Amino acid sequence: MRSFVRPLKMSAFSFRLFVLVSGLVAAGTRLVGATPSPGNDRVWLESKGALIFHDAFEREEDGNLAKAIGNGWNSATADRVPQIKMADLDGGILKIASASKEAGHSAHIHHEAGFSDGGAVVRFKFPGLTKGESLQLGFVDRETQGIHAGHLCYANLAPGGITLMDWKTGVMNLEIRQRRQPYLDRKEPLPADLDALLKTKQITVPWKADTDWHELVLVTEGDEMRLSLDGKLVARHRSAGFAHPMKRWFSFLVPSTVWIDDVKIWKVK
Ligand SMILES: [Ca+2]
Repeated sequence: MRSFVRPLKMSAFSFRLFVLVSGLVAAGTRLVGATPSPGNDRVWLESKGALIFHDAFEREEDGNLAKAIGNGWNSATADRVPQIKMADLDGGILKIASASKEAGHSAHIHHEAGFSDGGAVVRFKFPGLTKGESLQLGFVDRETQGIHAGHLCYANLAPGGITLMDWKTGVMNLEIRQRRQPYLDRKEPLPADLDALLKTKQITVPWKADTDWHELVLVTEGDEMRLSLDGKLVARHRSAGFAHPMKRWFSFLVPSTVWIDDVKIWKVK
């Protein structure tokens, strides 16, 4: 009982401290109420957003071509190599095996999205079929000028790290791309100002890839992109391109092999 009774006998100073702390806690609660914690982006999507697409892949694909996955999916690269199956629906899972060399591009599989703020929830697994498996996913708008192939912004999950990238005002901005390309072609370092600018467009956090299934949540809210894995926020970055008003497509860019299931796309705004 002592510990319970004691606070009632607190000194004037303790009481002022108690009032101050209570006030801060109350203010914090109000802030959380207004803007849900970014650690709960799946909750944010489910509570504030409208589900605009869901696919559990419980069917068989129809051949190898661009629309073979069905349910509105399209591939920007399948028709380049019609003899090779890059997307296999097997046991209710989308198994992607890119013919990157033959197609001259990572497998690019996309679906209509259509939001300003919102995002995607995806289950994924690196099956361990090729060395250095990685997964890039993000948003594209081919109806906007001045961006190469409409590439807006992506997250990339590589064996040693996760990177969030604003490509709209970064490497896929046509003026920046035109200036950067000759240096890439000559394998020369970029000019210091360009290098410094591009460094502001992305962030990389360390991460160790494995071959387990994970739930990934990728969202944009205003000029911020956030990525959560298995309910934990692991990366966030702010950059002007993330605020692009129309994330028209949700895209996977896969250089080798990855398995995907339960894709949900949510629109908050
Ligand atoms: Ca499934």
